[in-house]
Amino acid sequence: MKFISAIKLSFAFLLLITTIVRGQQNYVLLNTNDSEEEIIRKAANVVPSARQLQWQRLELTAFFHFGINTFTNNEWGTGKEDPNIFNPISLDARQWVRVAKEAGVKQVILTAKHHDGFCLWPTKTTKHSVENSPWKNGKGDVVREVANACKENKIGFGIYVSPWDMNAPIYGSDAYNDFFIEQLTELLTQYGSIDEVWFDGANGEGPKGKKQVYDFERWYKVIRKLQPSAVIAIMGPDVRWVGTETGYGRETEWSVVPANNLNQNEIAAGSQTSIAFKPQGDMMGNDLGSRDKIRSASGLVWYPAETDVSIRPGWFYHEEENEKVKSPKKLLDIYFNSVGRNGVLLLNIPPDKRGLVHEADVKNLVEWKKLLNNIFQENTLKDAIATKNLKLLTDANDETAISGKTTGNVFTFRFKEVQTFNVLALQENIRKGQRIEQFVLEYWVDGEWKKAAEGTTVGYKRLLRFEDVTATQVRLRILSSRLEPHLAEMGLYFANAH
Ligand code: FUL
Repeated sequence: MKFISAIKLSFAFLLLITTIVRGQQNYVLLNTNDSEEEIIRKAANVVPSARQLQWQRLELTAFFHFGINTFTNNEWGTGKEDPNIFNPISLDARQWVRVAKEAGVKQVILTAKHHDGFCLWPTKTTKHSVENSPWKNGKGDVVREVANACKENKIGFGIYVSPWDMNAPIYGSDAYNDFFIEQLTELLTQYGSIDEVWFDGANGEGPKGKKQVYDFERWYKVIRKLQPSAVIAIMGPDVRWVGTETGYGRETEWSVVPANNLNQNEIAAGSQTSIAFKPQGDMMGNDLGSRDKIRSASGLVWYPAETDVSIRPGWFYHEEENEKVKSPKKLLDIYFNSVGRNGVLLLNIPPDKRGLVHEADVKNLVEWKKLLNNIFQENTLKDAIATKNLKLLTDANDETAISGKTTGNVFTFRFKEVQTFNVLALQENIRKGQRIEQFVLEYWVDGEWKKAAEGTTVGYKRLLRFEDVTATQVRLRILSSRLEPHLAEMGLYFANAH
């Protein structure tokens, strides 16, 4: 026994040492006397934690806003609603998940509890839940139905649990933190694996309202213990809100950003799991992680952007918005500006009063998916004459990459026949960090190289649309990067109408 534990211990120690030696973890502290070069080296070596990497690779996720507001036609409830009004007689969570999955969604998040405090699962913590509704004679459990549908369809499942609770009488006292822990514990232990926990920051209590100090640290600890692979989003340490609800991320989107509350006492060196607090600093500005920003930081952290937007004007279903479901073309534009800007898209699809995703939403999601499939079905670069090395860029595998030089990286492709394209897709191997700062795509015409498109950051994924280009040769030049870039994927595509 002793021998085995000794082996285990030395293995863990070795792993720790390797990570430290490689200098790669999802945060780093900066010293006041660090040179510019040292800061860049440190920034280039901040990498996602395992749970962050898994989450980033989902690309497309969905929200299901559903609850008492679905029946009152409100966006925010009051907490005084009668559970009797909750009766989605045709509720079919499998339909929700199927619709989402067919649109390409890899993970869904259900509003288990919104600000009104109504719980979509039978809970020991309050009577304000499905248990006291007529739906399935109080025997129903929306959380279970959605969780099961996700398991059946092999997609991820997450929960939105609103910290702000307008119904709980103890909201505004210490006891609320215990109550919240109980709710979390129920949700994290009764429904199998939970992949994302979403804490919203909204609070409409106003200056005269109740004041609650949330014991986030305790909540995070419970989540890490019960569901260690779940990312904690927004009011949490793993995933950052992109800063708008439009569906459009930043053109320059760094996943490595300054965090001013990192300090040696709070984090055990070498351990990624110990980052259990929300990084603090400017997470809303236009430029979060440029050289200018990181220069004056006290620490840097991998804190990637999630871009949430609703398919309708509201987050909850409203019949009068059936005509206002975002068009397939608009959804495509959102895709290019969220997933294509180094973010994960969190698209809200709110089920209606029947408990079904409405036909109008289904129709547009299906059409959107067709548009996406049409564009991305074939990477034009796959047929190019390329060296074995370059082929790594078109193998649809983001784990294989070309490790470039610190400067002067040029990747040239020659086509067998002339090709027309207007979309560029790039991916970095973020397991090595986010490094590219500036790039340009050029094509060969009339004996010279001309610019087709240019951009700044790449990160996990960058998509750019540009005027149609017809050429026999293209090249990507990386004009600036933090140390050597690790380019994982490169694609050229043709989009019919944009
Ligand atoms: C906001 C909430 O107040 C909205 O109702 C919605 O849940 C959105 C995703 O987050 O802050």
